[in-house]
Amino acid sequence: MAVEKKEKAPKLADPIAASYEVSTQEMIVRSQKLGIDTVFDRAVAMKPCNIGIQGICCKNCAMGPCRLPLPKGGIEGEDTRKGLCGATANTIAARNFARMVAAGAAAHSDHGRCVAEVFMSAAKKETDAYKIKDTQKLLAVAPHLGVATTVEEDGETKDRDLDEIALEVAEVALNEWGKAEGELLYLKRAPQSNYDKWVKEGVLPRNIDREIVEIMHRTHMGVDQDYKNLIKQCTRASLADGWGGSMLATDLQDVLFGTPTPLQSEANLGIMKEDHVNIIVHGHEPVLSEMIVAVAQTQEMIDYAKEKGAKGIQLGGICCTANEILQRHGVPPAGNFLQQELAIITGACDAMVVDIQCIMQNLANVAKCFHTKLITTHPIAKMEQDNVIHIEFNEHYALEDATRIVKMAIENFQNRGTDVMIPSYKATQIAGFGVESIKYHLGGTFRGDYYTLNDNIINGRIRGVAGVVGCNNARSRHNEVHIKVLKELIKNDVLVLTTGCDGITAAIHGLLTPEAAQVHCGPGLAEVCETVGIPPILHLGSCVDNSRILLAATEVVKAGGLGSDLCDLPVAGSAPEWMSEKAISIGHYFVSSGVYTVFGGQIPTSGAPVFHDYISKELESIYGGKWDVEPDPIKHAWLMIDHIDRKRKELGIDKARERVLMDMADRQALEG
Ligand code: BF8
Repeated sequence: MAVEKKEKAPKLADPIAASYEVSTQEMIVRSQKLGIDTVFDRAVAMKPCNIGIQGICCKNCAMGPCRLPLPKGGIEGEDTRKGLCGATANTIAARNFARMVAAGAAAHSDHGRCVAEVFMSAAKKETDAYKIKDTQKLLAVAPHLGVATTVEEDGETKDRDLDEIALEVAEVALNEWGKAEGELLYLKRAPQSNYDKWVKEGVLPRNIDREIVEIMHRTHMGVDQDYKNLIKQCTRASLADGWGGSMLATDLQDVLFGTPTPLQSEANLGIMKEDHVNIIVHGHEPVLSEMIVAVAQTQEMIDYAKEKGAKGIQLGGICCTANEILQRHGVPPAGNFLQQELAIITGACDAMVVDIQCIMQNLANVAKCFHTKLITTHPIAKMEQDNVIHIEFNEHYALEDATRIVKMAIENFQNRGTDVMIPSYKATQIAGFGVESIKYHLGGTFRGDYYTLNDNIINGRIRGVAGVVGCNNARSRHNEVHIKVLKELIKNDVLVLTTGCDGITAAIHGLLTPEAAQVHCGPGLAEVCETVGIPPILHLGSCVDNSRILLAATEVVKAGGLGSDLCDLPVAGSAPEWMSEKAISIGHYFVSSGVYTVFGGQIPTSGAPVFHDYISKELESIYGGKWDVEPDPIKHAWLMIDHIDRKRKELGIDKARERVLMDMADRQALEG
């Protein structure tokens, strides 16, 4: 008798174990009831490769993949592991790491290039949609690109024409990606001491594209086989990201769309409204989403939505496109990276508009189960599924494209099913911080700089500053590591600067309000936050805006009293739930800029202990920063706090003192 084979029920995620956040838990339950798999279920069903996770699988040629697992009990004596060509575990792990840096730096920098091209169109006045909005920022940026803002005429200094400046800025900026000679211009924005180290090590990036291409060359079979030399190239490429592509993206976006200033908004899936047309923008580049925001707010579109039975239009964001339009327009994020499928599973998402990066292909499968129009907009990021609509962004027709998309969403409102479930959770947040607004809030009354921040660090009310950034990762409980790290830091008087999905997470859990300081902070930080009316965690924007963290730290050095190099500062970096290659590039430019940087989960270096030791110990003696890894959130935060305390001791400010306003002579005495 034939035995009937029973189909095994797929393993599903336990909603409570999968997320630290209630609306996410509720939506996981809903997705499972509806039989729709999400990333949380797939993470249970598929385990990561144990060799790949350690960074020791080489698939760079067709003789492999060669896998070099660590022997049980570790390496005793000489490490004899090698691939077919003889590549050691160090070479393989360093090559894999370098390719992650290349991909991450490419993603940020190509985003920057796209913005620079739109900027050029605006400067040439080829488009009505984009104009130079923030002329102050244009004038602030121009000198860093060697563009003069004044001209000598008849013995007089006169302001140059703004259009002329914009055009020259556009030309010089675009040239940074591929110029034949010289070095990246923004490197000189770093403290002199950091710049000098890069010169000494010979790691000044020559242009953005070249450093990324060179990683791909060096990691080809049979080229660079010295992990130290490979890491040198990682430094060049990642600096070309942080102090190049990302910084240009931030600056040019600010000039085009406005420099963010603090504003109030909300966050979480609960921002979606059942009686409104819900449009979710997702990805990273704000060039089209800026237009969608503009179009969705027109009376014509609001009236059209009403005509179709809705009460209005609710815009929301996911990932860093969300952060971009949050920072400049107060549009609320509907969720972070791991919540993207859930926004559609509400049944109330009339259109999801995606551009580039961090977009899960499974969105298309989820959208098939609902009425949601899933619209790709970027020529380099399409999806194979046939329910996906492609409306390609073109800066010359951006307003028309945006209008078409918004209309499509409005017309889709009436196709909604009755099975809608929007979780009720959302939190208030104050976002929109940046180098300029920190200056305003934490600068002196008459001195537009960072003196007050420095004074509060010196007197110990603020113990130090942490940059906490980065993704979610379905291999750890959604949001938990972020929130526990953040709370431990602020509880111990560490002021946090955040970007990316960490920023969205902090907002969702209510940490981005001034009131949060009284509940969660140590007494020193709470007092500062109360006095100036800021949250203990300042949201600086998207992942390219990590460049704002570099520049804020540089301002702290410039204000004096805390050393002369970024590595002197009581500062640390963290990516508690990282997952993307961009995070590795960010981590490496933080480290190369002198910042002690801790990652959660694992980094793919553990299978090559010598290489791992090199980046987590020896690099400190070269750049002042180094990598570290700690999955436990409390230990993770304390690695950072201990580092901050060490730096305070080195600066001679380890004893908290009564606040004294110091003049330049006092500061110089401290430094001496
Ligand atoms: O660039 S934090 S999951 S959205 S990669 Fe992606 Fe990571 Fe979020 Fe922004 Ni950054």
